[in-house]
Amino acid sequence: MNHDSLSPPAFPSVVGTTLEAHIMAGMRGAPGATGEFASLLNAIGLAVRIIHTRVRAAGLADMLGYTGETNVQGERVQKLDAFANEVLCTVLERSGRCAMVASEELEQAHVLSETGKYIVCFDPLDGSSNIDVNISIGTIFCVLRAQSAGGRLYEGALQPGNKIVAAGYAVYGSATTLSLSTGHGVHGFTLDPSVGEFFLSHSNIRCPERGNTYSINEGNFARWDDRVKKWNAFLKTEDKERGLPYGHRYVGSLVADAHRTLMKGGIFAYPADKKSPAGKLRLLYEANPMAYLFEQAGGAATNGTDRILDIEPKGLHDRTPLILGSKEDVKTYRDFMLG
Ligand code: AHM
Ligand code: MG
Repeated sequence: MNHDSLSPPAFPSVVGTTLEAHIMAGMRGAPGATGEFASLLNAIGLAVRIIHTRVRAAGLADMLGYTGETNVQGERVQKLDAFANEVLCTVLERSGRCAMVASEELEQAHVLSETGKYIVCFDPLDGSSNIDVNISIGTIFCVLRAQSAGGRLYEGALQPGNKIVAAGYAVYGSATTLSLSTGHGVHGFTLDPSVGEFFLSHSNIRCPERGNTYSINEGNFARWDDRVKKWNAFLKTEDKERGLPYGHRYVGSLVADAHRTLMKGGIFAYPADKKSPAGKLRLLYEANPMAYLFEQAGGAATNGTDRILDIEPKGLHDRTPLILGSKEDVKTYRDFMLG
């Protein structure tokens, strides 16, 4: 046996680029950059690392076999949403850069600082029902300006996604990763837990033009309208020449389903249905950040007919149908919707 082939690869050339160094490099030379934006993004990176630590510990408690009966385990998992929300609010407040936060866990937006220039919208712990079965969960966020260059105050967080200046999501999965865009493509970072740093691991992520998987909660089939049913049946047609059928993948955590779709291509869809006539996913802190990232990676995002990023929000917790993925796959979906 040739033992050389089993040798571990040489240690990767230096320990790469940290998230902080990447953010700082993006700021260098930017006109009017004061470092406030960089410091806000670094604060989000810190919050994600703190949430990661608690998520890992909650999983460990499960494995040690605590029963749900004492309610301690159950309460802990449920408290993880509140914990993640608290961490983000506290870290953002201490950063002094954040004027306001809007969160899935807060009924109203909270003002954090009179002088902060940015608004952060987030889902602190997406897919939290998956925590006690050790399936990937995550944190989703986007950053908006609190005021225009002329000093005019925007109306808080109720801005369309086309005003986003940065967005990202963390996945607490087999590794903890952070996918981030500040308007110059999407870059992926992986947390090295031994040093507590995110390192650049996936530079300039591109979503393939077309994929071969679809991701949808097919248990909702009976509640879909006929156009969605027809599109769904089309993807399952046996037609080798057209690259069909597609494989089906569905985790039930948006971060996990979207991340796989971003990296490998294909389509994720949570359409409106009879149970959720406006769609299930939330516009401001689930759909918009994901739509921004997909567009930045060359993919697309629609509510079926319109671009997600052009939807004018009316309320903080508005819902929307969300279809995102490879450009060609999203176009096919839209073609079915428009008939
Ligand atoms: P939440 O944990 O923030 O409430 O997230 C909602 C989740 C998404 O992560 C996921 O895409 C969707 O709900 C799954 O819904 P369903 O169980 O109806 O398939
Ligand atoms: Mg969510």
